[in-house]
Amino acid sequence: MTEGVPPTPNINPEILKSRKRAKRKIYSADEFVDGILSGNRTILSQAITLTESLLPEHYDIAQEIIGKCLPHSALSVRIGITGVPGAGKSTFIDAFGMVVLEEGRRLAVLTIDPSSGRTRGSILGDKTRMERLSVHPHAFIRPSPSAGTLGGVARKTRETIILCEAAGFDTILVETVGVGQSETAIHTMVDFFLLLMLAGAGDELQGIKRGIMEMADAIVITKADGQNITAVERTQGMFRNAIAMFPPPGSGRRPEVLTCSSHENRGISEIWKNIRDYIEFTTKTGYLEERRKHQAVERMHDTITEYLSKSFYNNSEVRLLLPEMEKQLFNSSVTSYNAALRLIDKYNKRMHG
Ligand SMILES: Nc1nc2c(ncn2[C@@H]2O[C@H](COP(=O)(O)OP(=O)(O)O)[C@@H](O)[C@H]2O)c(=O)[nH]1
Ligand SMILES: [Mg+2]
Repeated sequence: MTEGVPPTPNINPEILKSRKRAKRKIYSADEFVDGILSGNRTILSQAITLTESLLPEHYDIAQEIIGKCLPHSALSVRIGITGVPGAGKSTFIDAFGMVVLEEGRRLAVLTIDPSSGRTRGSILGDKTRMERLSVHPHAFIRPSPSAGTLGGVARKTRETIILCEAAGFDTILVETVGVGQSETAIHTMVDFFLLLMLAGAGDELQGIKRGIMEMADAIVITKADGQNITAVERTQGMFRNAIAMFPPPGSGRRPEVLTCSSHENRGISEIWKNIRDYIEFTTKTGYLEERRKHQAVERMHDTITEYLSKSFYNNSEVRLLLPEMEKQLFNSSVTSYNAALRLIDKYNKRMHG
């Protein structure tokens, strides 16, 4: 619904739909950019949908919008949040978000979930767990596109970050489910990476690889309330010991191990303070800017890899030869290396020959 326009009563929904479609088409890239810069959420949402679109005709306009929004997008704080399902991420984001909003900031919450095995139920569940945020005028919640490879979803999330920042959101939370590779992807798009952990479970149990712990800028043990408090404190001690043995991180600041209860709203402002201190510290040392520059370089490489891999596997000669090479590998009549070289050779000849 467009802001400020009263809803039209009792009109055939099909007509409304086609009008909506027609309306989308008339925006030029510049109109999209103007709408985004003026903070129009409807236009922001539509622009995000464009960047998520798999239709080739949307690609160019989406890229033009992103390019024009980019200069308006550097001043926010980008925070990544990960943890296994049930760690308390959604509940935490609701409580944490309210603390951030109370300072007059504007908050966008994006999620990355390439598993996309999400049922409608769990999305609804998340909405009810972020019930305060979902109705707050200065908060914007956007779930990740449900289809696509992790690389694709990650790229779209980065682009969504840029659009949200241009629309005036100065605090970006990117949530990811900590069960796969998505934590590594999230790490390349945020300034601060927060790992939520449950008490009483070994880290293997929580599906958190050691590498993820080393990426964290802070670790938070959740659900520090009721009967759980002792277990939380024990886990906190365990993680502090573990972290003390890691090599000092590039930021020059060792990650803290904090605890919180989202239900009782305890420990939440301390976490926000920890993040702000980190941002202030790394801004002074120049590390933050350096981190963002490294991320930009990494993004370039990711884009090249994604592009080349797509171009390779879509190549008609490659597609013809690939099943044959796989068969030969099963018969052990070729080595993987040689099979790969033959395919690459075909590809190169097709592209340049
Ligand atoms: N006791 C307690 N339970 C919590 C707290 N935060 C979340 N939970 C519960 O843990 C469950 C999973 O929370 P949710 O936010 O959906 O976790 P997510 O899967 O990581 O997003 C829910 O039943 C929550 O009510 C907390 O601070 N204290
Ligand atoms: Mg959740």
